[in-house]
Amino acid sequence: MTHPQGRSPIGKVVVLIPTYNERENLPLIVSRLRAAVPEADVLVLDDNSPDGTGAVADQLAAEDEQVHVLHRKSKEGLGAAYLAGFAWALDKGYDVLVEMDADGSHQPEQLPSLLEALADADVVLGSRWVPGGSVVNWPIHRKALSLGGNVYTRMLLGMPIGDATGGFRAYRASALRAMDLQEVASQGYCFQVDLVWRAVRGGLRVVEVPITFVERTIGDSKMSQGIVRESLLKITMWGARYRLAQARSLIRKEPKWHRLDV
Ligand SMILES: Nc1nc2c(ncn2[C@@H]2O[C@H](COP(=O)(O)OP(=O)(O)O)[C@@H](O)[C@H]2O)c(=O)[nH]1
Ligand SMILES: [Mg+2]
Repeated sequence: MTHPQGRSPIGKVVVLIPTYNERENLPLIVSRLRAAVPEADVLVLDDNSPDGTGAVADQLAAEDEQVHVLHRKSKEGLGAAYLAGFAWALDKGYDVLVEMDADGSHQPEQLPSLLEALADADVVLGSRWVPGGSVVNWPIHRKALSLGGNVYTRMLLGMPIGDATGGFRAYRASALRAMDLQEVASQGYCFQVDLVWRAVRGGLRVVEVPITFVERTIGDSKMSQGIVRESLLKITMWGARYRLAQARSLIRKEPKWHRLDV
């Protein structure tokens, strides 16, 4: 559905797509996205991909005034790419910022259900691990890592979120502005957990909607041991700090022991 002046009822939407060696995937995902949500603009965040994804993105931008590209010098991780994209989009005055992978795992056709849910939320998470959500074509070890990681995150950080590690989400600009983004240091995929935890602790309305995540058929995953290690270390550190603060607060019988600013 197209809205006047390219605005949806929740305001002006931009979809941020981080890319590293996604030359073949990028045109496919951009055309699906433009068809599924024509009112949304697109910002590709390319880390100077050696396979020439940046030039492909430039070509797409030349053909379509709603497509933009942010060229970054080198591969600095998903977190850094998104932070640069958020700064660009907030500066341009967008009302809604969407995160979406380039490899087809996040289906643009499901974006309208995320945007609909944002009418009553500050942050909407596309979730694989809530009723109705699913993963297609993932090997058992990736499923175990994602499910296990999410159970671990819930246990340590105490937030009732089924999928805190997913990367298909929509934020209101006001939510991101409330999150002290300049303090975010997470580089890899724990960036996603970092942002949900900030949202929950900040008292923002976080809603999960089910998505079907389809594993890529073209190109390679950039998931690495280093990325898993960073997540495990950071989440353990945040959790330990949080649970210690909770214990101290409970000993003092403070009424707000469950909502701590750590
Ligand atoms: N700009 C940028 N994009 C990245 C980086 N690492 C991964 N991506 C992109 O992030 C998205 C998800 O990465 P992917 O490798 O598919 O992760 P997986 O789905 O967890 O296996 C894809 O669009 C990647 O191209 C990075 O360091 N920089
Ligand atoms: Mg992927």
